[in-house]
Amino acid sequence: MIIGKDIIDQYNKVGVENFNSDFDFLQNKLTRSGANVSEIVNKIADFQVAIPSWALGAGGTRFGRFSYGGEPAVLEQKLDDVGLLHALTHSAGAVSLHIPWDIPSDVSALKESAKSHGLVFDAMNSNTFQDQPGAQKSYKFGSLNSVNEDSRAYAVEHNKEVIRIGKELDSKSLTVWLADGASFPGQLNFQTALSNTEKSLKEIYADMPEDWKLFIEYKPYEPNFYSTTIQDWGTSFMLANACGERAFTLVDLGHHLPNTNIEQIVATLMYKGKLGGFHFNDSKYGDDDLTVGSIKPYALFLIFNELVYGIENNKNNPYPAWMIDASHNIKDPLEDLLQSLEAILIAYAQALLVDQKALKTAQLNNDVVGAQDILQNAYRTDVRPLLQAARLQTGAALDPIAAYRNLKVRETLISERGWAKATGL
Ligand code: PSV
Ligand code: MN
Repeated sequence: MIIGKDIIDQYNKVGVENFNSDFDFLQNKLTRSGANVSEIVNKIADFQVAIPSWALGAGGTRFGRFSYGGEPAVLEQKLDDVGLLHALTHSAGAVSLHIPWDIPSDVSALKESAKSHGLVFDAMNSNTFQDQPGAQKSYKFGSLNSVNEDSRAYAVEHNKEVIRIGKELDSKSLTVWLADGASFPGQLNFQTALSNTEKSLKEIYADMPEDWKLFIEYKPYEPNFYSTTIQDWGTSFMLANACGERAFTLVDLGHHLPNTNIEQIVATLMYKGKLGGFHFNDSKYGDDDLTVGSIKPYALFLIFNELVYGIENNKNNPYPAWMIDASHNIKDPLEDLLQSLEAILIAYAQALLVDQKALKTAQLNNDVVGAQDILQNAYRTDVRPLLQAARLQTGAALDPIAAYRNLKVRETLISERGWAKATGL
């Protein structure tokens, strides 16, 4: 299924009158307070978030999985799904592939298809947390950290293979997330595990083309429940520094212990020019992979406030790579991703409204009440008309979920593809 611009334009006619009055109201209000509304709308329109190939089907838990009809069965269909999201929002202009699930059989056809959807290939992801059928070495007791030299070499070689595939697709980065760790005290020598990981990452880093970046993800626990070798941002930061200037830390919102101050981590990494990538999701307890903004929208706003500050002030930090890393167990995956995209852009737009000059003055005067008010004024603004303005400007749908339902996208996908199960997590 392809959603053409003419269909969206047609659909937008229904809501444009309401939009105009909502937008005028907000524009007047924001202009009065000194905001540059058209600049903000342009920034929202430019913001692109990568969609991971493994999040387009129904997710599951270890207790089961409830299939959602019309899931993409092959890589080409995954790209088509991201294409649908991008047509509806104009903010999902990239796809992130996971090898070995997404090995292309016809590279040039795949690139052609990406181009036709207006997509680029974002970070490539390696997988050394599972043994694949026919695997010659096992990752059961670790991969890049393994005490077994053969397993380590096998995992390094896999990452090199991912780089090779990524090069063909014009991707420019590799994300490494390791499940490596220990389930029980005494199982691993922490220092040996860390030093093996460092050596392996350096080998992978050395294999990357000059214009590639390496993103090192961290996570405190799961699937190992006693220790994870790259457990936190500090460990990732240390390893990134050891690898070199094109290695960076990747922050996944779900990869923190409860109540961790993630916005402060963002600020610290950007100050040092080492925040490379970002995985959005939300959580109540652990790595719950819930829809972005569904549980802690204020925390998301505070994180975006630091991101916006860092993008503006830390020119030593490269522009971060954005991706949604969520799982959809009971919702239609595409609707869930549309909700996540909306939540990301809302938090971004609110952060763009923060009066940075006034905030600085309040901080210098130790005006705690004033500083809080400045942040909360921005957070409490209903910025949705700004998102709609950006979408109208780029030819996307005024209300993507309503359009998705109206155009009967899921029903069409089910009739086209049936009930095959998507590959992925
Ligand atoms: C596992 O927690 C995880 O969600 C990581 O965040 C990776 O980014 C993703 O899986 C895919 O490997
Ligand atoms: Mn992640």
